[in-house]
Amino acid sequence: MERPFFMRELIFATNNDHKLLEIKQAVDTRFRVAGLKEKGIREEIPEDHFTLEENAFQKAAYVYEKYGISCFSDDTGLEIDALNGEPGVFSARYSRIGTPTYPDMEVSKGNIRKVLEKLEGAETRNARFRTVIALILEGSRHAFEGVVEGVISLDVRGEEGFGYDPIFIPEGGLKTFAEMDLAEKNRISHRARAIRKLTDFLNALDDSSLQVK
Ligand code: ITT
Repeated sequence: MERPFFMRELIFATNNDHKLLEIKQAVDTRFRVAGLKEKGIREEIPEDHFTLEENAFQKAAYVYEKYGISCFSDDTGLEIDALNGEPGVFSARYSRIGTPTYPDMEVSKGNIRKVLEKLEGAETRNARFRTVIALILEGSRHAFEGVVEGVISLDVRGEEGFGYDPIFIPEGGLKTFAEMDLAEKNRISHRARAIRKLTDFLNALDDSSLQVK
């Protein structure tokens, strides 16, 4: 049955424009995703927990409690086996943790340099991206996870995407995420897998319980 318009707008609690673009392309046409800036919410949202799920809920809860809008958020980490799962939940500021490694470099580039240096001589370069999407729907909490396995490349390749995309080769191929256009990344990515679970969940709700406003 056709759903009323109000349920189709989802607020995505993020300040990351790349994520927003990916998610807008990944959700089906029944949903309209609006980022925080589009809603006039401009502050940095804290994320200071030690798991992706806790951080994701922290971001979504911040928006829900302060603005009273049902929303979802995404926390993502790159987990590298040879580094015991690092950078993981610290992916955003990996090169700034401890003794800052590349303080003069743009943070994403510094993060990539740090990973490549730490992996020199490593026996395995296996890694995965993990995304947890936290949804707060009128106060009730739901989590959706998406994972993509892959390996860390030997060098930086490609111009697309963001973050660690130039050094992550998803399994089954040879290209890094940064050598793919958005549609190709979205066919297999961690984030796209999590968003599919989110939209399946929302689609399965009864019309009587539709609560995304
Ligand atoms: P918000 O919290 O505002 O959503 P953020 O950039 O802080 O944005 P995260 O904490 O989830 O987001 O992301 C951690 C970092 O992991 C991010 O800054 C990127 O460097 C990296 N990352 C996340 N998703 C990625 C992806 O799809 N491809 C490559 N790197 C990614």
